[in-house]
Amino acid sequence: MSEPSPLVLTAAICGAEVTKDQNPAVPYTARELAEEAARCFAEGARVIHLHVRRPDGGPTQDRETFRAAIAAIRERAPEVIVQVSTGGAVGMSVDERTQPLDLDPEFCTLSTGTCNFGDEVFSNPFPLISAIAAKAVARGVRMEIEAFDAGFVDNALLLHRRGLIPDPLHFDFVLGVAGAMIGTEDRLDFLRSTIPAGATWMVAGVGRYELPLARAAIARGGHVRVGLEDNLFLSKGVLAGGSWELVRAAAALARDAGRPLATPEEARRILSIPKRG
Ligand code: KMH
Ligand code: ZN
Repeated sequence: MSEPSPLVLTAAICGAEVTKDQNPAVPYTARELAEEAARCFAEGARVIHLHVRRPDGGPTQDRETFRAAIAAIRERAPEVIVQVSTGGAVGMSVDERTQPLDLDPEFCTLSTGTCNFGDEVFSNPFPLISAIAAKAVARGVRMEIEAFDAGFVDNALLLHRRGLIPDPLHFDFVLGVAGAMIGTEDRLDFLRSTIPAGATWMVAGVGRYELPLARAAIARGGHVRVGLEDNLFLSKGVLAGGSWELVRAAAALARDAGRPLATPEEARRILSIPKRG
């Protein structure tokens, strides 16, 4: 029997929607983001999915706010891969959303479709997706395809055929948003069946789906995202003390399943993100 493949854990520590009112552990400032990133790295996270906030806690894609947050994270967790969000918050323009790409980050997200998002619409028409992808390619930024629904995968494959999204493909199935696919194992298995052989994949379960889907992905050889962006609770009615606690819970699931956590070097190899400089 072959050795189980190392698991890459991503921590989504902040997001654009969750607030300190909902969970006081949601980080807003560069310092808070860096401290949380370091705690998540210590628990086994190898990627930090990063959003940033204005001083009042509102979501922003401001370049300089990203610059300060990335620098602070680099200081506290030099080995972690920082993945900037290009999704931002619902309603932001493409120029707003792509500001962090000006900083030549290592990794970014690319949402490849439009869906309801609670009572709002997360709007990603083809010209917007193509513009984000083109900027990421031009600046040499590795992309993670965020698929909230099945059509997002097909859209990504269309853009891949058109040469706008390069190989190797890496998918994050974000399941459980009210307005897109729910986070059940049958949905995950269907989505896995739609991606090309050789593509890597992970799952981000939203709300109560987070840890059950983490377990399912670990068993299937996929990778996992957890964190306060997606889920505020460690268990029913119990707030997580931080994204680090959700990373710890996912790491425990991996241990139970006999999947080793990826080292920083293994994570870079699996995700095709060579270390710079
Ligand atoms: N905040 C959501 C509307 C991403 O980071 O790329 C979009 C999002 C996706 O969080
Ligand atoms: Zn995000």
